[in-house]
Order: sequence, then C-alpha cells, then structure tokens
Amino acid sequence: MLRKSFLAALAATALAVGTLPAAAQETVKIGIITPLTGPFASTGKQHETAARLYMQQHGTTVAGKKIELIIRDDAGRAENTARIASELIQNDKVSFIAGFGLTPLAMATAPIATNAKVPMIVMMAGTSIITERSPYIVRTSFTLGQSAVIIADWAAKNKVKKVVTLVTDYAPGHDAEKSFVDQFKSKGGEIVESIRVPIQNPDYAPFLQRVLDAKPDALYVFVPSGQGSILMKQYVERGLDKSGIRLIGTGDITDDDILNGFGDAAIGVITAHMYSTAHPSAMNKEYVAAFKKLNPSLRPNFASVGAYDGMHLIYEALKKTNGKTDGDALIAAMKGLKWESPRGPISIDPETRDIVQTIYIRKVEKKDGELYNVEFESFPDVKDPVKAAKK
Ligand code: VNL
Repeated sequence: MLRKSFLAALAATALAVGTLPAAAQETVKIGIITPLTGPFASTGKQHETAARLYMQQHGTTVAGKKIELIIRDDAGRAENTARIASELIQNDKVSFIAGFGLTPLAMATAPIATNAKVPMIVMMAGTSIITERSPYIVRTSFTLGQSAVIIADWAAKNKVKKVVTLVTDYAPGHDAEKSFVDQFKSKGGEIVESIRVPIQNPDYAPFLQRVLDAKPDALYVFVPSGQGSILMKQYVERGLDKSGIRLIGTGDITDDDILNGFGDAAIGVITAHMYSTAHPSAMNKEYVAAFKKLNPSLRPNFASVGAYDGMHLIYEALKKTNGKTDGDALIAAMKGLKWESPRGPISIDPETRDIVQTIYIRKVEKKDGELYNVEFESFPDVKDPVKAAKK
C-alpha cells in the first residue's frame, strides 16, 4: 500500500518535472477584502494579522501549490468591496475571496461569488441571511442569533424581568434584536422598549437617557465591533454604571480589541459570544502569544479567529481537493469540516455552510491590570437559530 503510493508519487513527480519548468510551481491566490481604514479598521487589522499568522505557522505550500495572499482595503464601503472582488477574480485570478467585515459588504459581493463560482469565506459579517445569498459562501465568524439566544436565556434565569434593547440599526442589529426579544419573551421576560441607533456617527446619549427613565432590570446591547467605546463612554457620563441597570449583550460590545479602554465601569458586564482572548485552552494561549508577537499593538478579538479559521478552512479544503481550485469541489470539501480553533471546537454545517460552535457566557473581570471577558458557562454545538427556525 505504502509502496504503491510512493511509486505513484514518484511517477507524478516525474510527470510534473517532465512537463513543467522546475520553478513553475503553481500558485493559488487568496484575496482578503476587509476594512483597513475608516471606522471599522480594527476588523481589517485583526483579519490581516490573523491570516498572516496562520500562514507563518502553517507554511505557504498546500497540496503542492504555492499559496499567495492578497489583502485589499475596502474602507468598509460596499461599492469598494464588490469592485475589488471583481478585480481580484478577473485580473488576479484568485481562487478564494475572503474577509467581509460588515454585512452590507458581504451582501454586495455574494452575486459576484455566484457568477464566478469562487468560494467566498465570510470572516466577520454575522447576519443570518448572508449564507443564503450564494451557494459559494461559507462562514467562519458567527451569527448574531447564536449569542443573542444564549444571553436571553441567561437573563431570564438570572432575575432579569424587564429589558430595554438597544441595537445598531442595520441587518445584524435587527437579527440581534429579534433573536433576543423572541427568546426572552418566550421565557416570560418583558421588553420595555426596543431602541435602534444609526450606524453612522452614533450618538447614544439621548437613547441612554431614555433607558435611565424606563428603569429596566437590564439594558441589552448590540453594536458592531469597534463602536463599543463611544457607547461605554456615554454610558458612564449618563451615570448608567451607578443606576443598578445591568448591562448585557452579545460579545460585540465588550470587543477584546478595545475592552481595556473602557475602564472599571465595564467590570461585571455579562455577554455571550464565541471567542474571548481569555479562553483558557492551551491552543488559545499559544495563539494569543503568537498574535501579539506579530502585532504588539493588538489584542486578538473575535474578528481575528474568523480570519484564522477561514485560512484553516481554505488550507484543509485545498488538501482535500489535492490542490484543485474548482469552486464546486472546494465548497464540497468545506462542508462538514470540523476542527479545534483558538475559540474551541467548531465545524461547518454541511446543509447551511454556516458555522457551528460553542457559545460562552462571560463576565468582564480585571486580571493583572487588564480587562478580560472571563468565560463561566458554555453551550456546545450552537447552530444559527434563525436558519434552524425556518426549517
Ligand atoms: C457585523 C456583525 C459587524 C458584528 C461587526 O463588527 C460585528 C456585521 C464590525 O455583520 O456587519 O461585531
């Protein structure tokens, strides 16, 4: 058996040497499109660092092909994302497009992936519907519903009776609101008010005053990664930290990238999410150390693992296709893959191409002078609840 495959390999090598010049190792290109400038630049920096780290650790040859990474900045604007995706596919001949820091960027690009039959790996955007927009989309980030349902259950079980919800007014915010509200009400909770705040230049102060006046047991929040700082600043300025109203949310609000800047007012905030810098596995400790070594100005957040695992997905799919870059073969290879991520065990649902993962409940605590999301309860194998409800 061994001998046979050795001979086969030898024959293949002879063939390759016979037909190709020695230096012409075929290249497979991966195009990452992510916001490296503008208000969501932290996501792009996390994506870039994590993808480079993955390649540093796992090499640049997969199934005999040389892997080349191209990283392009879309500044968080959907018209840029779609144009860059077309350029990468037509001019650079990339075999994968990846990244997608915000839902509208992924939505604008989905038809391009479908037309070109190029796998599109969503490393951040979290609205449920995205994976239904193209059979070539696979997601390695999360959906908002995954965390929203878990924190709603936690609230209902922990003496939270009345909640005001506050979300950013775009698709993932609407998912985060609906999944929380439906689940919390089904467990007997009451929603006092649901507030939506614009994504551009958000000013939370007037809304926070309304929360103070409504006196709920808790304020439930979703804001996209990077925007939590403004909210926390205004939260403290309005005295909500001393009001007795608990702050809960999906983990986007206590983003590890900016959490340290929140100050002690953030201590005790409870969120549900799929990744924490403080996740206590050996793999994550190694990941955090290597990440900080590569980019000392950043602490890896949940965007980073979306990119790190997206690269793993691409590498493993290429191994399964023996380096073949046919889009349909790659997508088939990705379905059902399972592996250990720095966040914990994850897999790709073969039916939906969406991620299945553990969701953790976490509390902000101070350790050695730094703020962390410390996990204290976990729920394994969580699928996107929005898609599950449609079946
Ligand atoms: C999205 C969802 C973006 C969650 C986020 O940060 C986030 C999105 C930029 O789907 O647009 O934390």
